[in-house]
Amino acid sequence: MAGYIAFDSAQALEYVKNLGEFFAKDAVLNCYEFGDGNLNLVFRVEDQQGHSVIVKQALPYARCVGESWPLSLDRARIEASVLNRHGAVCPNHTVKVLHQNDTLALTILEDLGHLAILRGELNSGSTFPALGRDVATYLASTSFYHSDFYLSPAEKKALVSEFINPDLCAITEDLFFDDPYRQAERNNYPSALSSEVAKLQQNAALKLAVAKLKAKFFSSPQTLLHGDVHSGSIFVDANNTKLIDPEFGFFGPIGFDLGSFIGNLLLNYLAQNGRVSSVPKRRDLHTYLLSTIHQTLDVFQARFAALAHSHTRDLSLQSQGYIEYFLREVLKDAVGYCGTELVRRTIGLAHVSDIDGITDEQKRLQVQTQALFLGQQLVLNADKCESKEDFYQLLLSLLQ
Ligand code: SR1
Ligand code: MG
Repeated sequence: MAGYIAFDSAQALEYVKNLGEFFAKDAVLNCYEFGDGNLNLVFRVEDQQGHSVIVKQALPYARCVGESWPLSLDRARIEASVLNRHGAVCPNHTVKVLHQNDTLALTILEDLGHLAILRGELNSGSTFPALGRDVATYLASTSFYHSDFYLSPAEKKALVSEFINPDLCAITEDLFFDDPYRQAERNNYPSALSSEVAKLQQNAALKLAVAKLKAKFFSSPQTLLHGDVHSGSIFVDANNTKLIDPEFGFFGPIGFDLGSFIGNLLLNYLAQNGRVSSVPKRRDLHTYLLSTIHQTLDVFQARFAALAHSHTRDLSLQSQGYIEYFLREVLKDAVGYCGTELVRRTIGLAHVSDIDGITDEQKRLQVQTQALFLGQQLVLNADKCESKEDFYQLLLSLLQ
């Protein structure tokens, strides 16, 4: 930690000013901290003409818990490096890095304040017709260009070691695959859910399926993942979709990001049952969310397959049928990881405002029960999803 200090607003402002890169020399600057995420400090530095940049700084611990949960500062380097690599292959949907200081665990980013965080928008009933297409484009491009299809074995191995991210992976390993399936202090659910949680924790078939997903998360370095594709990591407006915050990035299974994203759409789908009382409005939102899931899988599979058919360098992976086999396995993984996202967001440490923001306690409980049921069924049936159509059939049968 030599050379590291955690900034306050005045220090962040001074740092940006001294760089002399982003504002006129005589600009009058203002800076404030507004981070509301689980881990970091986030400052906005702005001049009086409306120009601004974001300064993001990692703390040596998880902000939402405090110093009792130490975390490596190296996550700031990883986040900036993932953004640079993902931005190189998918600039339209990746927030831009403007400056990086690994000693201070600090990154300066373009300010996306003209856009809005997807989660809040979905919660208030807004829809974004290109969301599925854009996120799928990001996931297909970033995952293909960092996979064995495209990188040479030597390049890939060097990159895997550059993105070893043990602290942040441990958070996912614990919060997705361990805590919800045993009695853990960090779990968080209402006592009215206790009997459902007890059944879940005694379900041997479910725990075996989760163990397989965890093992794949441990040891399938298929690509450089974002690592935390939830609705709070996506900025949107009618014409833009930008991914932020890949500090959980590492080389892992391609289905993990895809499943996390679809899981967040499904959490919102279920939450609308407790948020919107108008039946036609709720039906419209449900239709939109399901069509976004379809769009995501359609575009992801089509784009990944197109890239793989035209740009695969490895001879053996060019063998007839391999790309289609690979994408079937990715789909099964995605369905499984999607299920674990639903379960952990319902009874684990980190919830979503989609559900927690439902004011009526009975309605909230009903949605939590639905999320827990859907999540478990997806984990249990993921292996049966040989095609998108199998997945949609399964989903429709579970959402009745
Ligand atoms: C202690 S971190 C909790 C959650 O927030 C992050 O955004 C990840 O989703 C993580 O699981
Ligand atoms: Mg985050």
